[in-house]
Amino acid sequence: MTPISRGFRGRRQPEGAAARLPPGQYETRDFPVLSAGPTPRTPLSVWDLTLRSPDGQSARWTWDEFVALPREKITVDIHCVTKWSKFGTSWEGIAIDTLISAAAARGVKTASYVMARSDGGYTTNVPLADLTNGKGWIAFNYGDAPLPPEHGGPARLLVPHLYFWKSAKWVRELRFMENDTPGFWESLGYHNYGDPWREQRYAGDE
Ligand SMILES: Nc1nc2c(c(=O)[nH]1)N[C@H]1C(S)=C(S)[C@@H](COP(=O)(O)O)O[C@H]1N2
Ligand SMILES: [Mo]
Repeated sequence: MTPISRGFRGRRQPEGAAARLPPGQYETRDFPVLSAGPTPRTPLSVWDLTLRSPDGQSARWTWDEFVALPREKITVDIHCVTKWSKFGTSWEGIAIDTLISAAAARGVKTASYVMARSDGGYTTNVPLADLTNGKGWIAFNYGDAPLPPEHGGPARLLVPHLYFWKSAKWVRELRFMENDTPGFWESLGYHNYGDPWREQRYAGDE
């Protein structure tokens, strides 16, 4: 046996990248913009975020209140259903766990499903369990800079373990629902859940 050389490790690297890539995806180094409509530009002075119970009870944060909540740094791989994946994206945002705790203190009750609603009317549905226990955030910084409008600024949902269409840009509301209801892409033939590792791209996949 020869000792592992630098050269050997160098040749191993593509395999490492392949292991990080869900089936059918390729790695990209740029950050493509995918938006179903025009980029909304809501001034921070009127921006707010609402969490809403099935019974209509709600908690609302202005921009200043929102960014004063305890924040987290997140570095994750992201996977778009159009087959690009981007490794090691770095964000800063508020965990959905943090928002839910703060909303609970104001009488907001969660439910098994969540509809995210954005400026411009985009919606996407996600099970509550996929947003809690450190699995979902509302991100407002990308790298060390404010999230650019085309990528969902001032703030977007970040649910990196599901296809990136679940990460609603320009998010303004999370509505808790007892019954699952399809969002925008989910009602147009995309998979209801969207796990990239199970390649759940379209309704009927698995
Ligand atoms: N509000 C809104 N959010 C959205 C979309 C959109 O069209 N509108 N597109 C989704 C899709 S399909 C993808 S792949 C990602 C793209 O995010 P990006 O433009 O920052 O790469 O946003 C998701 N969130
Ligand atoms: Mo996408």
